[in-house]
Amino acid sequence: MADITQTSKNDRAALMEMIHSTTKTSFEDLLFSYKGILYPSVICSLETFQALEVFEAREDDLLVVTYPKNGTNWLIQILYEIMALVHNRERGLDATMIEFGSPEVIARFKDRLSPRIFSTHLQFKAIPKSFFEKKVKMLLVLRNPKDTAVSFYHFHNNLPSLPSYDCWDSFFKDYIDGNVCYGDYFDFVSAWEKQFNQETMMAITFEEMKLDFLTTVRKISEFFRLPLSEEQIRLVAKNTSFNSMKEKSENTHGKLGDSFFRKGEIGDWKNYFSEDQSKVVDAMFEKYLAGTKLGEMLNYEKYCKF
Ligand code: PPS
Repeated sequence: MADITQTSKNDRAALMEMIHSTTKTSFEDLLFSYKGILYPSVICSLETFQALEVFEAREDDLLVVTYPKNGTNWLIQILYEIMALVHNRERGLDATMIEFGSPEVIARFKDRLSPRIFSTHLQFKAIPKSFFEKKVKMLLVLRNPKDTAVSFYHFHNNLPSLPSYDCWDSFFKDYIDGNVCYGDYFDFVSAWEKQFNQETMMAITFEEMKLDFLTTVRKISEFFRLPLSEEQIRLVAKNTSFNSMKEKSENTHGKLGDSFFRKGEIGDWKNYFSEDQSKVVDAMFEKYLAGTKLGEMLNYEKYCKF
């Protein structure tokens, strides 16, 4: 019988190796479009999306949903730490993004022990139906759209599996046009806003995690009904601090560690955005998110104004 532990770890390592060893460079070779949204072709495929359509969720699955660069890896590590404490589970087994890898990787999801941790950057309409049918708990992690853009820009230039940009301005244009992997940031958040279901979903922000980490970890453990003592909450926070995760990144992300853990700060956008670019994003926020629940959570005035 296959060793589940090794299989899951091998899937993760294989994914990192696939990303690292990419030799393609052009936009057309590195991205493909599926149902109107761009995806990274080195790690996503049409076959995988087809396999996801018949994927069967379990009621006790945990799903972390994020637009790219909004804190996925941070959240996953928090869940690994919580699972280690509550279920004595080895860290690092679950949680490859559901849309990454081959259909065989998806087929192996059924071998995983419950509760399974999953994550995804998929837009609302692309989430496999089974997650909703089984009323799976979903944790949505948001980050302000300006820091998201800067983080995404660096990721493009540091990750061999994404097209590089010769300057910030050209990336900014694609970001604003939604011409980036997983589509437009504002479409992503707006769709979750419209479909938000308080019973099964909770939203948190990257910024609140930065400002009051202990409270956020407590909220996450309560939401997923994975109870922790105060001492355990402090331990989770210590093990998932930016410095701790960056130090361990060679183990968790191989040679790509530095690309996943860059700065981890709020406000880096001020080093990149021109006043005009800032106004473009302000207008988009006003149009799509101002006055909405998720929009309010982003605390736009505080984090996105010069
Ligand atoms: S990805 O590639 O889309 O899955 O990226 P994702 O993990 O969602 O987001 C990457 C950004 O999150 C920062 N990060 C952290 N910040 C603070 N504390 C911790 N522990 C942490 N872990 C990851 C990471 O540095 C990326 O942000 P930038 O601004 O680029 O540094």
